Order: sequence, then C-alpha cells, then structure tokens
Amino acid sequence: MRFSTDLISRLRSATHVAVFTGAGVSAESGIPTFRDRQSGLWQNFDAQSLATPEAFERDPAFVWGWYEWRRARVLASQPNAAHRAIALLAERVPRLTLITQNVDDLHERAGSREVLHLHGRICSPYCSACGLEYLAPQPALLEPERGRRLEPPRCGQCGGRVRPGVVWFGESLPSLAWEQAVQAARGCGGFLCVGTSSIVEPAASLTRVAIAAGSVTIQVNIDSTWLDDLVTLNLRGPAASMLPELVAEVWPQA
Ligand code: BV8
Ligand code: ZN
Repeated sequence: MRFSTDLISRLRSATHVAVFTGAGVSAESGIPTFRDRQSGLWQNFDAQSLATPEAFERDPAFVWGWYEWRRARVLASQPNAAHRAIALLAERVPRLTLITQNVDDLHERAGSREVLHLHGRICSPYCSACGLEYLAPQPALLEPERGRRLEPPRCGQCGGRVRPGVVWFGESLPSLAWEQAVQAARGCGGFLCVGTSSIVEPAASLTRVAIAAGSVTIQVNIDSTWLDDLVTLNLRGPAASMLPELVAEVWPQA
C-alpha cells in the first residue's frame, strides 16, 4: 500500500482520528452485511423490512426470532483483524473516536473501549414498556433452517414485551452518541470510513461532515460507493487486510 508522504504526514499530525464502521467490518467475521440476502426462514424478506417497529408490532415472534438468530451468529463470531487494527490504532494516536452502525459487540471484544453505537446493540435487549435492560440468556437459534418464530420474553419488572436493543428504521438515534459522533467528524484530522454502503441516514452524513471540515478522509470498501470521488483516498479491498496495512504504514509502532 503506498501513501504519499504528504498524506502520511497529515494523518500522523492528526491529534484526533475518527473511525466510522458499517457491516462490512464484521463481514470477515462471518456476520452477514445488511445488504446480503437473508437466509433461512427470512430469505423472502430484506433486512430493512424486518428492522422496523411496524414489523415487530405486526409479528413480534417472527422478528424476535430473526434477532435471536442474528444474536446467536454474533455470539458465535470472533473479531477479525480489522476490529483489532482499530483497537490498536487507539493506542497509537492521541485521541480516537470509534463510531459504528453495527449492532454487534465485535469492536468491544477486539479491545476497543467507548464505542459509539449509533444503531444500538443486539446484545442489549430491553423492555419496550419500562426500558429495563433484559439480561438475555444464550440464544437458542443457531441455524436459519432451524430458525423459527420465538415469542419475545416478558419484562420481570412490569411484564412488558422485551424488544431488540437496536434502533429501527423510523426510530431516532441515541442523541448523546449522535452528538458525539458529529463532534468527532467535525473536529478530527483523520476520518476512516470502513465497510459501509453509506446509504443509511443520518449516519451516512458523517463522512460529508468530515470532508467539509477539511479532515483527511479515507474510505475502505470492497465495492464502490457514492463517496468514491469525494474522499481523500479510496482503499479498495477487504477491511481485514486493508486496515492492518494502513495502520502499520501510517501509524507504525513507536
Ligand atoms: C432516523 C439496526 C429520523 C437494526 C439499522 C434522512 C435523514 C434522516 C433519516 C432518513 C433520511 N433518509 C431516509 C431516512 C430514514 C432511514 C434511512 O436512512 N433509510 C435509508 C434506507 C435511506 N433512517 C432512519 O430511519 C434512521 N432514523 O433518522 O430517524 C427521525 C427523526 C425524528 C423522529 C423520529 C425519527 C434510523 C436508521 C437506523 C436503522 N437501523 N440497524 C438492525 O441492525 O437490525 S441500519 C443498518 O444499516 C445497520 O445498522 C447497518 O450497519 C446500517 C448501514 O448499512 P451498512 O453498515 O452500510 O451495511 P451494508 O450492508 O449496507 O453495506 C456493507 C458495506 O460493506 C458495502 O458497501 C460492502 O461493499 C462493504 N463490505 C462488505 N464486505 C466488506 C466490505 N467492506 C470492506 N471489507 C469487507 N470485507
Ligand atoms: Zn418493563
């Protein structure tokens, strides 16, 4: 991977680096991306139509079954070299803000602390009535063929229906996480946009904020996106190999 000396010096002089990740960063851990076709019981649905309050209202057991199947996939997966490279980068720059659209906990399991989850966390379901967090047991579903409808559990405190701990389409993002993400995009000297199709708003606007603020913006993706001509540099390839190389080249071990 070859970077111009100018780009390297601009990135190395950045006192604050922001990393913004999407489903592509967990793809090499075996977690399907959002635009991958659904499998098993859910193969005739696209994730977008399932990730809504209306879908859960209409058929809570079907949607809860999908989330439990996904949660099982997350718990059975391991962080990959991209997650680890981001955790390592946090030790090599004065300040790093990690912003993710992902609902899995692979960044945390790779050692990243203070992860801003803009779209919630699949491992933190909560009561839809009183908000109490629900300590979910190990999920039952492992294979989509065995995927089935599962009645969502009931809250031990108020009997309300437990829901997945994610932000559905049409729901607002957690305000503190969102404000922190915008601040980071505005104030960072380097902004890495990794493994996202940059379709879902308002998260996708963060890269535009960083570009407008004049930071060095690097996109890592196996595919092209509408950001291709707007970022400082496009790294076309899988995050699990591109990110470790990028970190090693630009921010080598002191
Ligand atoms: C809201 C949790 C408003 C659930 C998710 C403008 C402004 C505001 C809202 C909107 C707007 N326009 C439209 C909207 C509505 C909507 C929206 O954005 N719709 C889209 C479809 C146009 N937005 C919302 O509803 C948001 N809410 O703004 O509320 C509001 C205001 C006031 C009052 C009430 C409401 C909420 C959006 C959150 C939805 N929840 N997830 C769940 O997971 O089940 S979003 C979901 O998509 C995931 O979080 C996912 O991360 C995210 C984005 O997708 P990506 O991460 O990019 O994944 P994708 O598969 O698309 O792409 C993967 C990429 O990786 C690809 O580019 C691929 O090439 C690449 N890749 C693959 N493998 C690799 C790789 N790259 C590198 N290496 C690899 N190995
Ligand atoms: Zn409750």
